[in-house]
Amino acid sequence: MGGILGKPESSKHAWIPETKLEAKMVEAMQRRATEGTAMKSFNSIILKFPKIDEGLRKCKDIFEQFDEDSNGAIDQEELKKCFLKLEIKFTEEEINDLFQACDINEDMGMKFNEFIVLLCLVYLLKDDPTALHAKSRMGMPKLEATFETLVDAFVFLDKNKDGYVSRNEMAQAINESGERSSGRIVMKRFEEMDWDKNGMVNFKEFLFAFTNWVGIDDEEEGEEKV
Ligand SMILES: [Ca+2]
Ligand SMILES: [Ca+2]
Ligand SMILES: [Ca+2]
Repeated sequence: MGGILGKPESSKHAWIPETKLEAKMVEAMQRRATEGTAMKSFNSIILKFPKIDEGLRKCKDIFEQFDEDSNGAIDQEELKKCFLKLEIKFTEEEINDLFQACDINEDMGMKFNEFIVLLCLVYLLKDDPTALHAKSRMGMPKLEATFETLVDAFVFLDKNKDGYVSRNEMAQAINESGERSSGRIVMKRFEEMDWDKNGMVNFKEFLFAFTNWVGIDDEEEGEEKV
């Protein structure tokens, strides 16, 4: 499908991943993109928000379970134990790379939203075609379904399948939906997603923005108490 036909002029050079981890992410995303996406429109992504929100909040139990000293963050040691427990077989280097990539406020701990992003990246990276465990990669089928939705949304937005979402691709997705009025809002969303302001959104940036939008990093300030 598509092929050279719709190649936009602005994509004159291939985007070069800045880290080894990012290169792996891009590779995994491109592999996943070959399977296509179930998303039909930008609106179909928006409609999934409540479900994604619900799914990610369930992650809180897992977070608390691995935050052994209950200080509200998962440190490197706790994360290693977490991987061991979940039977995620990553090398020490891979775990450290992930930790660094997701520790956006650089306090050497995974806060809840950082932890969600990290797990979702693990989910993507574990999509190893040579592996046989097709059904569940991490032994958490419900959470993985939520992660899959997020991957699927990204695949939908990444029209040229290069592992990044550009401003043009974002605009294209919105135009398809025919929602002209929401165009400005969505461009604002793009700016919010493009954390490092390099004009491209990688999957990690996309996830952080998402946890933000669904309000996952909000402190709960007793909202569950009536
Ligand atoms: Ca801790
Ligand atoms: Ca792209
Ligand atoms: Ca960026």
